[in-house]
Amino acid sequence: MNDLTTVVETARAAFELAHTPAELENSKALFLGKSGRITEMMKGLAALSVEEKKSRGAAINLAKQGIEAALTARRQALADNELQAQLQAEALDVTLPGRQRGTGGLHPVSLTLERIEAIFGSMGFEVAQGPEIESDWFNFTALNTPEDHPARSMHDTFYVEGGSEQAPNLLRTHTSPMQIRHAVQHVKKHRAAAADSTAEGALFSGAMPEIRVIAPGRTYRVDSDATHSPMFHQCEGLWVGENVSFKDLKFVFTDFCRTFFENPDLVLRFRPSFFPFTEPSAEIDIQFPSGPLAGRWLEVAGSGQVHPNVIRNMGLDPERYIGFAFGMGPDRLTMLRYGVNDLRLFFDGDIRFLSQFR
Ligand code: 2NM
Repeated sequence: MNDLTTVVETARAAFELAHTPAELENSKALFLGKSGRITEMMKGLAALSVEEKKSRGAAINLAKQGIEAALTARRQALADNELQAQLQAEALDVTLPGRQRGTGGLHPVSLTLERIEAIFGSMGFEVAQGPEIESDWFNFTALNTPEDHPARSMHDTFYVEGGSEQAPNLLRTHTSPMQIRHAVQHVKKHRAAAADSTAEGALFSGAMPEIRVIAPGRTYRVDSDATHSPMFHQCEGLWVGENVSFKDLKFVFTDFCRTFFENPDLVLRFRPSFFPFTEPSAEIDIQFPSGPLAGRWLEVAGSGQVHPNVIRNMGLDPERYIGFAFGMGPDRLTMLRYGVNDLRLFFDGDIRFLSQFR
């Protein structure tokens, strides 16, 4: 083996030891650089005769070509390795199952509220929504609640800051205050349209379209156990006109219950009761003819003919206007519809429970 063959083999071995492009370029300089082995050999030609120069020069050139070929091969090998490593790092197993993205859904009580709104909507009821922080006037006084009524006590009602001692603010205990607000607006609007000339503040006894409205939403009472939550939902309904009677209440509410529970054979019972804002008043019970709850009377709502004092507080003359109202609990309706036995499940936020209603 002559010195040229040795230098080519040495270069090839050095290139093999380079594991990055930078290392390879450093190795290259040792053989092909300005003071590399091949360059040094070329310089050595100067001392030779013309004949020797020719053959030695050609041999050195061959060696140089051999080194360049080894360099090129090694460059390519390193580039291939790098590509392989990158492909491996970024490899995708296209046979893996996709990541599942869970489908969201409405809360069961929201589903009930949507149902209630749709059913009453089909009977011509508007939906009114309003403040959860109410004044004592709209929540109690306008609804004919006596000053000494127990519902006004701090044991039953959450009082909040704002308002005055005579007119404190509170978290509404029902949604009927919204119905008063809605009725007052309705009367104001149609009184203006009727160019009513009676004195400001006088009760309206002119003609106007009927008030037909439901008020769904959150309500609050100081109460907490398996069947009571300090925050619960209510939906109250109101229908006021010139000829609205108790038989309309019975028809509307019976139709609502049968549609809501998808059972045309559902039986209803109107049981005499008392509320400050209605007279006469009735508790409404339902009975399923079959199924797990069959034969039991289940209370679902309170109702009655709107008290003349409440009609007055809406700005209407009770000699002309009359109507009925009812109030029900969407939380309880949801429990009955789906067979849920603990109200607290609705407010715990446990996805295992909630996802069953998607
Ligand atoms: C109930 C029971 C009976 C009711 C009364 C009114 C209003 F605004 F007309 F005065 N709204 N809701 C009412 C009547 C509510 O809940 C058990």
